[in-house]
Amino acid sequence: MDAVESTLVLIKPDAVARKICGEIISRFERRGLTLTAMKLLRITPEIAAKHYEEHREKPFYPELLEFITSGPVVAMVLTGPEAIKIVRTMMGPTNPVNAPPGTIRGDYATIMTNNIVHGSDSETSAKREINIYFTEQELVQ
Ligand code: RTP
Ligand code: MG
Repeated sequence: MDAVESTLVLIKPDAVARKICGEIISRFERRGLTLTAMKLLRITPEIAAKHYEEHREKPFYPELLEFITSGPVVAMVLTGPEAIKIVRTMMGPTNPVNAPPGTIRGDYATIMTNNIVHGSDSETSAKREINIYFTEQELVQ
């Protein structure tokens, strides 16, 4: 039996602006993942810095921060067997140019910064990121 995991997913500002949140959430639900927390929020520079601290020294960091704080995002926790890997596979590669059709980035995105979704990349990241966006009480069992 595969381990049940929870992962943090963000529907990024480009996707909220394009009004495709419903379509993206539908894909995850259709796959069989369970929503266990969800909210719409505007990411502050402080939250963005915490979320993307691993990229602080990267050349693309300023652009990444400007983009992720540019408009509201939908933050959610998805739970299910191997949820972390399943979400990453459904998202497709970071650069939409390399993302095959059928993946979220491959179906909706063309450029690296505006790549529609975020998904935690490991168990450690998932725990850390869920804690940034949700309190213990907001996680529904
Ligand atoms: P995310 O964290 O957003 O789920 O994306 P990811 O794991 O696929 O990619 P990651 O390496 O964590 O990078 C975070 C975000 O930074 C932007 N990026 N730009 N110009 C570049 O070389 C570059 N590399 C990364 C992307 O928007 C990526 O989602
Ligand atoms: Mg990442």
